[in-house]
Amino acid sequence: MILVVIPAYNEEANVARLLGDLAEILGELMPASRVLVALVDDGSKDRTVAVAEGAAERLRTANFECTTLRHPENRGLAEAIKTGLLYACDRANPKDIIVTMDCDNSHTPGLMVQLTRRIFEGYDVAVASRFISGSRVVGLTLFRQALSLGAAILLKTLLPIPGIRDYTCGYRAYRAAVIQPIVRDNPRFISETGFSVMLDILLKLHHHDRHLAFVEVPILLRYDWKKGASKMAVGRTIRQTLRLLARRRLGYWD
Ligand SMILES: Nc1nc2c(ncn2[C@@H]2O[C@H](COP(=O)(O)OP(=O)(O)O)[C@@H](O)[C@H]2O)c(=O)[nH]1
Ligand SMILES: [Mg+2]
Repeated sequence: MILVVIPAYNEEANVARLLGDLAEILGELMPASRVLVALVDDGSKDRTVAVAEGAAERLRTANFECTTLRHPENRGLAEAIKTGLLYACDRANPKDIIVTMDCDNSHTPGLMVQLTRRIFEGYDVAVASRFISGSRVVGLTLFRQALSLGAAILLKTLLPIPGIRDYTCGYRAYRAAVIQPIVRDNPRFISETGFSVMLDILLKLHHHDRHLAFVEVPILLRYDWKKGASKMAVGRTIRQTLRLLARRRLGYWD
């Protein structure tokens, strides 16, 4: 089974297309796989939940199911990821694969075939990467691309993880057997509050077990398919990222 965790905040314009594409494309490309989507609505003020539940109802088959988990008020991306990962880890068998992706249609469902294939091949974590040969970014401002590249260079230098160049992309697959015990037994596994959570997950997994095998697959990032503005607060994310980097580099892992 593939369990797909999707954090969503005010994504009414994107969520129906995403769920429709997931059901259709994975049904086409991986017809034998059971897919359970956990959409984590983080106190959206728009109709994200109603739209998602309507789509889930229409799309439900023996192999495709979408559940909406709800935070009554907005708690930020990290808490949404935590809720989703705990839910997925509770339901997964060790042989299953847990995927995280954005709700904005910039992460295309077809790439999940490559991400999950890498797990079947033996890797523990597969990351969709903007920084390897074959990757391409469409529609993202040069400023945002430069920021991610800057973060990648800094991290690769100060906190290298073999196999990883893109520390911040949220589109990833994890071997359930690997993250289940770490997520379940460590209440502080997710200790960040904002977008730096995605980076911290990779750092903590690597710190927890130096033998984990990380790999990247090239992404085609369709930022032009996203409707609405980014939810990322740039200034806050830069501050959080630099503070996190300093703490982890100095050996603080709480
Ligand atoms: N649960 C939750 N999800 C959020 C929040 N902010 C953003 N997201 C979701 O996290 C994902 C990443 O945000 P996005 O706007 O796509 O950021 P970008 O791709 O970096 O521009 C999307 O699926 C958002 O809906 C939040 O406060 N809570
Ligand atoms: Mg996005």
